[in-house]
Amino acid sequence: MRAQRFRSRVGFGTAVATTATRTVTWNGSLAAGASVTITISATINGSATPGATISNQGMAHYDPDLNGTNDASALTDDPSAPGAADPTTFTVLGGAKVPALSPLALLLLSVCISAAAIVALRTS
Ligand SMILES: [Ca+2]
Ligand SMILES: [Ca+2]
Repeated sequence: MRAQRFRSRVGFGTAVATTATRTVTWNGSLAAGASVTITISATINGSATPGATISNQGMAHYDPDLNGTNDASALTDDPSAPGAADPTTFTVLGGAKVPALSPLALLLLSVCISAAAIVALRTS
């Protein structure tokens, strides 16, 4: 994935994409009971192999004892998988095939176009 295309849509806190470690971090404060939705837009490299599995998982670090230091963490969960801390995964699909003519068909097409051009020039 190209993390360079990352942009924060959270609206508060600080979001950073680090391509070298393929991570995105967001740091901000939330009131008790509040929630935040973090949206990450990413593009799969064109060289990705069809059938390959891409996996993504987040981790939240938090301060359960409210002493100002994050000393606990929790993994995100894909709700469609049965476990409680599953990464979200998906499979890379194959690219669309672009129809193309064979070399012989291209040769025949160029001959036909040339013949049509000659006929057009002689009749004009
Ligand atoms: Ca703490
Ligand atoms: Ca799950």
